[in-house]
Amino acid sequence: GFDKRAHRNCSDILWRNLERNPDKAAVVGPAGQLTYRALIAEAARWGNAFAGAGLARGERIAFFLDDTPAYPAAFFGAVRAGFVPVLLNIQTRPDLLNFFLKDSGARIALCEASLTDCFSQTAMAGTAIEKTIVVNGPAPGDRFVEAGGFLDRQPTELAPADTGPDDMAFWMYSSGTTGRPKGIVHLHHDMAYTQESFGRHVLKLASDDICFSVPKIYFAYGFGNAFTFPFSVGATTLLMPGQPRPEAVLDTIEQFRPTVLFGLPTLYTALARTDGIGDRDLSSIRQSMSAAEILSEDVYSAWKNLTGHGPTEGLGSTEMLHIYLSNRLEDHRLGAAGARVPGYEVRLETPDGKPAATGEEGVMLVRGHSSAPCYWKRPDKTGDTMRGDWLYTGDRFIERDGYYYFQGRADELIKVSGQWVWPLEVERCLNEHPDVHECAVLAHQLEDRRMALRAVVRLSKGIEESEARTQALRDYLKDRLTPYKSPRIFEFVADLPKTGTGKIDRQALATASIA
Ligand code: 3SK
Repeated sequence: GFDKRAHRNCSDILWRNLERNPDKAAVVGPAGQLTYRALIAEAARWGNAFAGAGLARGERIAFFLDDTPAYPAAFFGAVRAGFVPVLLNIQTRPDLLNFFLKDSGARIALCEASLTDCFSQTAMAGTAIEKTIVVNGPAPGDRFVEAGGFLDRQPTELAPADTGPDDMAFWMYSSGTTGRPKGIVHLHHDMAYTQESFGRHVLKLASDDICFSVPKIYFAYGFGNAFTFPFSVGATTLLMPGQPRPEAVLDTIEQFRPTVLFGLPTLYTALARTDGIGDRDLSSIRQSMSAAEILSEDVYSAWKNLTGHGPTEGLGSTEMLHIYLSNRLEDHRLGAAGARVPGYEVRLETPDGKPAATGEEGVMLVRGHSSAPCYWKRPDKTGDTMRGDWLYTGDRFIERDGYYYFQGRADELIKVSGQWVWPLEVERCLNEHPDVHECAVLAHQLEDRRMALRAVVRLSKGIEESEARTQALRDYLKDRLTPYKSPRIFEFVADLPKTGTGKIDRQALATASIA
């Protein structure tokens, strides 16, 4: 069993290597290499420097960094000293970066030297940032501090802060496709749990492995691939900064000879289609992992022809920190997201909250010790997703022989006039109209098989249904949403059907005939 009391500070994953194999390469790649001894000394300097800057325990530090040796050094130093890195996507636009900086309340930010333009006045307005430390290059002005100066004369040893397994360790942000992004809070024992589950049972790394995660460290998937799994077993991580163009990825593979490659289906598709791929040396790779989406059969076979193995597909989430459904190198079901990873429990629920029967579609809930306990300061969203110790994924699956087949999202997009619409966006807008008590927006197939939107509306007390009322609602939506998002059909009801848990019963509405 997993004893979370043994994981008081997640920096131990790195520090344990000081006794085990100090002179082994911890990091290699085009941006430089470090042995475990050198990486830990560098991490200690970062941790001491953050403490010296006057941060209090649990304070957030914004990380806007590309994949170079400085990333693990600053990350592990920060968590060891009891601070909380917030791993930001370096492709973030200034307005969203401004939101992340404000929402996290960070007073210190780390910025890649090539990305200092992103820290514009717009991005900084109204934030608490006092110091922006530039990593891997010079500071472009006195608004910035160079990392060399920040780390100067800092001790190369650091004892862990008095953190506990359930203390906040680091955050990542949700991508925010629906509404504003949410800060996903992870705890000190979470990394160790992903190693105990996916790392130990599926990946099975040895200390002579070299892991190359093309997805960057700021993605939860990249974070596990590049930090947790290799450092947990004293293996090596290969870090490549810059755009992961197929040519750059292939050059890096030939030069540094990784044994395990991690990518998304887009990477395998792009690599398989690269001119001259058959002449490239991929012989160092013994296993390839793919996540997030299902691979096409063509790409799976093309990769198998090139390397002798197809990519092993898995599915995880930032909230669970890493993969909880996975195929195996030795047992792969094409088209399946995978089977339950040991250490995680999964269940499928029908829309009315009942367990799905065998072969019946349901929304997946997952349980395991790496689960984020909450979204930062978002009790509403926390309540929707973190249901006791179960996490509601919003992904619909069918199970066959222990393998799960993805069927779409519970809050499904609808394609209308060739463009995707989130029914939720239309509902939210309609719900703000004073004449609307509550509503649901659903897909409706027209006689010619085209899809349209159908709004089922319960009007507010005292408001009567009429042609003029419908037109007023149409005009209201037209002013607020792009025209194709406006429902073609309006239906008025005295009440909307509800599930056992009090939610609008969309299934019942979808099957009910239009009045
Ligand atoms: O998308 C995924 O499948 C995934 C896997 C591991 C960690 C995080 C994510 C989002």
